[in-house]
Amino acid sequence: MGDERKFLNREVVKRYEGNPLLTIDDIPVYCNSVFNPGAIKFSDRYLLFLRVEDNDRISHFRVATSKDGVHFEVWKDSANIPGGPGYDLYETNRYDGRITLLDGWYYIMFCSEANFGCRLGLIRTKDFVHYERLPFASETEQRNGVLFPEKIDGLYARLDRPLNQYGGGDMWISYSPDLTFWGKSSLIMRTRWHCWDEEKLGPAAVPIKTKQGWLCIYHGVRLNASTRIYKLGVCLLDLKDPSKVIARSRHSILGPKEIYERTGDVPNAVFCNGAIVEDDDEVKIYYGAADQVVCLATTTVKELIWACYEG
Ligand code: BMA
Repeated sequence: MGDERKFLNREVVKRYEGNPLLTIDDIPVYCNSVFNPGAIKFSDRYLLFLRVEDNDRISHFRVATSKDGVHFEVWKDSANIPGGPGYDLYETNRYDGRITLLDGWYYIMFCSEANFGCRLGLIRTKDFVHYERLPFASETEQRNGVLFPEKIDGLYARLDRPLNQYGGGDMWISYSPDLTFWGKSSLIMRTRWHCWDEEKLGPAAVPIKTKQGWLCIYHGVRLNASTRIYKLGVCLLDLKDPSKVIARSRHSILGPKEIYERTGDVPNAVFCNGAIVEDDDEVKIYYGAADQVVCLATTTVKELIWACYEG
């Protein structure tokens, strides 16, 4: 305490003044909520891979596209994700898809949940109309799988957040030669006592490659007397060995403040599955607010790297 305390002297991200970008009124079916989209540039469009929660509390995926990144058109049909033997037993509820462009395919890692736990599901597509199934990437009690956009030392790599037996969660990394067999797993970032990421943390958007390292937007959770508070922070991982954390923001960069982040099915939740980098600098962070609506906040790669060291 005292002299060594650091304070952020400015806001790291700016909320889009037209937030929320999408609500249930934009969804062509009657539903409960729309939130936590994966995000990527797809040909000349911004594409969101939306989590739409139906009124029976099961989520499905739906695509929305936009020319300008703020006005989105939600596609009429839901994303048709193949199931079948070997999948259906484990997958009643699909949510939180994160999109990674790799070797010409859009890979989507997502939460695949059934009544005995959550696994990492994996699909790929070239057009967001036809999807191909790949084997599950984990056993149960795994969430927030995020595939790196390139191989590291010849192996596919992913970040994730296993749930530990004490109810907390930290960030881990695993590798695979073929996207089927995963291993070489290690813990890379732990929760911090009495901090905004005290209870759980895990990857949010797909890591952004910069000269300084892999820039990762991550989520952190704090439990207090009446609620959980979900916020976002940033860290930098070593380019050659992303199991090494080079820097990490002390402060969160985006947390619940506006009424649409404070009010909804899960109040006080800001949760991100996708960010889009423009011209190597501007970053559009798409996020779910209060597990209810889809929002946008913008910043730059430079600001996020600054926050890793300054905050
Ligand atoms: C996390 C995930 C997110 C959700 C958040 C807040 O564990 O399930 O999908 O937005 O909780 O409810």
